[in-house]
Amino acid sequence: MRLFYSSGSPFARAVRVALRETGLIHRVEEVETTLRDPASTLLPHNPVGRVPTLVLPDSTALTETALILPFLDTLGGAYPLVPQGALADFGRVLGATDGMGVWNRELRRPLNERSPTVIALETTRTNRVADALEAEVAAGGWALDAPPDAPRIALGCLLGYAEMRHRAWPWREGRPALSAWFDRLAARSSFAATIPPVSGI
Ligand SMILES: N[C@@H](CCC(=O)N[C@@H](CS)C(=O)NCC(=O)O)C(=O)O
Repeated sequence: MRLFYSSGSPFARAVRVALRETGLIHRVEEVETTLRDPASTLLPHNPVGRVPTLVLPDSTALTETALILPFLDTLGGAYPLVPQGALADFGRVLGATDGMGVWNRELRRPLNERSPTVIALETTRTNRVADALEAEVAAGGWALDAPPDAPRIALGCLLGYAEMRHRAWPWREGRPALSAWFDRLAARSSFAATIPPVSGI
């Protein structure tokens, strides 16, 4: 199997972390690719052109993080990534990551092409989810006493993206529990091996 990824993508990072945590990494070749590029090595496999894309031995190309992580659970990894009880949390984190991605994309546009309305909407959405998570972590939720499941991995990748590629969002301010939670998770070797490069935003 081959996993197409870009080093900056929080979605692709979630799959890369999951592969390392479950021990499935040895069955997958990671292929770094370019995005929004007509010459991208990904396009012959997946016309959607987004990462993560997992190409199976029969050439089937699986795209969408919410589909790839449950698929990994069929491969006999060390533990289930997406047990039934994790679906709600997983969905909330993916929704927040989408919101942060839209916000980030706006900030990459020239000033006169940015939509203040979109930025305001996505800033509010992302903060709303982060505030809910801060309250849950402060109340003892999101325990890290076992290897991380899909929601924990995705949340670590969301916050890791904010740290390195979306510094316009001071996400740690007023969120001491979530900050400490992230620092603990980020120390795992799976996260250390997949840190995204810093961007100017
Ligand atoms: N809903 C998708 C989102 C994936 C996504 O947005 N990936 C971005 C990188 S973070 C991408 O490939 N963008 C390239 C493009 O938009 O053409 C998922 O959960 O996997």
